[in-house]
Amino acid sequence: MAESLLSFFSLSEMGNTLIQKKSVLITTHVKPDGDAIGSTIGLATFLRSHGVATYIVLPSPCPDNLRFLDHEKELEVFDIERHQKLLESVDCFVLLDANDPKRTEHIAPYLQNFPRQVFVIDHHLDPKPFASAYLVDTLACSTCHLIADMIESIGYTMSFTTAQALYTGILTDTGNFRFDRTTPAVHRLVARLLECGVQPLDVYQSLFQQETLASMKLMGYALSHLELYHAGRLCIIPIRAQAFEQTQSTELDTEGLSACLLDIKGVALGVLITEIMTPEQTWVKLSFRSRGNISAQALALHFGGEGHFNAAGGREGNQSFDEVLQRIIELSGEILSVGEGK
Ligand SMILES: [Mn+2]
Repeated sequence: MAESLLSFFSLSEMGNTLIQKKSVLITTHVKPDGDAIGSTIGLATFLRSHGVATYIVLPSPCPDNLRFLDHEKELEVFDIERHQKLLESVDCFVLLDANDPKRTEHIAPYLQNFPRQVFVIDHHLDPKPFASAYLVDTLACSTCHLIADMIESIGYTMSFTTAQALYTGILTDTGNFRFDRTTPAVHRLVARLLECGVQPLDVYQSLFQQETLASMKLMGYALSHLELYHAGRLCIIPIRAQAFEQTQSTELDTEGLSACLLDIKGVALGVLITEIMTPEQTWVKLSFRSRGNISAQALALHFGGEGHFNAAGGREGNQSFDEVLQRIIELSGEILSVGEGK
């Protein structure tokens, strides 16, 4: 079905439709991020405060650092045994921050076969044809921004809980107000959310100041082993398997490390190389970042990788850590020679 055949709602059509329902079930994508959790809690608390019985089911657990948004302790991972009755009784099913049922994994068949109305509110490209109606704006910075606009379009104000959830999704999906879609309208909306009582410092501390001692020690290891090549334009952070033992950390603690690959002045391409050793196998996990017209993706392709032009990942199971390191240094020369990286 072509996109033009989908039924698109305006902000106020979606807002008026949802607020007139008796009951609404909300879900979002697997591995929910700040926008996914923020939008589900933002919409649920708004609708509930206006008399709509609202429920949330997630395809996978809420990350610990987003649980502060769940004031009513209502986030539950979907389980058909537990939620069958709910599925049979609610008036409609709403998917947020995703436009393809596949992104909800084990919830997908229930979304696709739901016998009453299904709605999508989202800001990603290329919505899949399965829902009754869509509220989509691919230029919106976040799903949370769309939900705030929807609430305001029908003349309602927001409670602190709703505003805090929506603020968090906007903050995380704009990369702390720095990505392309951080428009004047985003900042004007954020001003109104602060007027609802949102405290930026509280949100920041709850979201970001949640590191463990082990992850900070691993960060220390990473920074002290970082090296520059190609006249300071390539930055490599090598994490050898023994680093995990030394710092009592695990592979999960490498999550935030790629964020500092481009922090040194003049660096245009950065690679985090992590050696993963399990009893069964040893392999090398790769994370690539680049600036401007230098392609991180082009480098990732040499390692079975995928991703975006400036951020990609890959893995190598056949070569040793040192062989991969050498190969990256060699391949980077050419990639750096074709772009400015500004
Ligand atoms: Mn989003």
